[in-house]
Amino acid sequence: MPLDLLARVLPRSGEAPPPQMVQSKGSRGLRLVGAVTTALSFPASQIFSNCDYFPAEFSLVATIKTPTHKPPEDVSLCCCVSEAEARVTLGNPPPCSGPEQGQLWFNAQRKGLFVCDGLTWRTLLQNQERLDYVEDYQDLYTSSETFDVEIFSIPSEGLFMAAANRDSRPGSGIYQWRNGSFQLHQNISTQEARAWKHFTIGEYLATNDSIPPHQIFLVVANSREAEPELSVIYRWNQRRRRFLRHQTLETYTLSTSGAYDWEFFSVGPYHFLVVANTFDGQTTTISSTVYVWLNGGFQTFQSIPTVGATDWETFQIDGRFFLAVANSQKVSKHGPNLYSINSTVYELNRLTQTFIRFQDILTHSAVDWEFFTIGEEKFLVVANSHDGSSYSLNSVVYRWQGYEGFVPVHSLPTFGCRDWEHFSTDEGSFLVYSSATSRLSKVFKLRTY
Ligand SMILES: [Ca+2]
Ligand SMILES: [Ca+2]
Repeated sequence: MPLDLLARVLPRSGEAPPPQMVQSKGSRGLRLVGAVTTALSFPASQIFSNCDYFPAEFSLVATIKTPTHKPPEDVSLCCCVSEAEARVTLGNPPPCSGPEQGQLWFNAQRKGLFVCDGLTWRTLLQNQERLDYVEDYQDLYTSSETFDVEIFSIPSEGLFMAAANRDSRPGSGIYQWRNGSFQLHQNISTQEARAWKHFTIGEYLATNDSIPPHQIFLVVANSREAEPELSVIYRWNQRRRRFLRHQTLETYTLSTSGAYDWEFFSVGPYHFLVVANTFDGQTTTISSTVYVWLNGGFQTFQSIPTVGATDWETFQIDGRFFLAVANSQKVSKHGPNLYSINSTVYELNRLTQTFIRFQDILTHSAVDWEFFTIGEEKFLVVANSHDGSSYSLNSVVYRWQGYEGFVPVHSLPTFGCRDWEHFSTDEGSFLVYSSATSRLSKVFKLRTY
């Protein structure tokens, strides 16, 4: 099935009636009908060789091969397509539940054909994208230095980014992705905002009265010297299309324990919490702790030696579970502080039930790891912030290469890099980084082929 061709000839949402699935004996196909004759045009050379005229009607035959020695998953997917109901929809993912079972959805941006199995969209055919190179895409000048960015979406509104900015006036910026770039949507007054977290409560499109309606929250951790630290919760107001102050919480965790970051993750039935301990007042060479949820509470699972740990990133590759720590600096009583030190990727060993060192990666005051995937490829990008003399450093993208582990593939010049986030839109796949030493945050486009 030529997905490139489908992307070109299928009408955009709303422009034309969706194509119908037709069946002739044992074969199924899509009937593409253009409102105007030229609507379905494409260069004949793309399909026909030695053919000077574009034919009025033709068929393309696609064969899906399935190995006979294992259950043919693709065949079962095809079988659930009911002939009478089959319709192809385009554009954004349509709802997929019982009534939509068997419907097809063509995602032009990702060049994929999906079928609704009654619960989720499952891939029938997809072009596997691969990372080609990284392109400078948008310079985003925030109102002051940015310690964290949080990317989230609001159904019916689209993609947003909350920036945690240093200055209290005008505070932190909330940006919306409009026409292919981030535009300022709202400023929220914050006190040396350190981090934003987004969370939701309730179900989107809840029809049952017992389920609370979908509510969207943003919580900011303010770090102004004063104790206690204040975390303020904001709630999205649908009518005013803005975040409004909802509640204020006094939080102590960050200031009292030297904890810089915590991550919650699950492996099978087990729930874990991992804390990045940065500094105990004497040294940065201290342990960070993985806790496991047992008997109604978190208990120590493992202590892992870290050096000024600032961030934990958790991810899975082919059923293997990994934890990566960002080590920021080695503070020693004698001599200068060291910033160019190893950060480490650990893998959960299911036999010993411990996290075991998988790979050391030389970093320069690493303050964030971000894991992301493109097609079938897996990547880690590190935020290198300082090497002892300069903030102008390369942050590095590493690609998973199996037995070799993570191998550097791209070096991106950054200035005081503090946080990386990966996100995808209809326009493609992107990375954004924020700077703790400059107003300039940058968006990069991940070019694929
Ligand atoms: Ca972040
Ligand atoms: Ca991270």
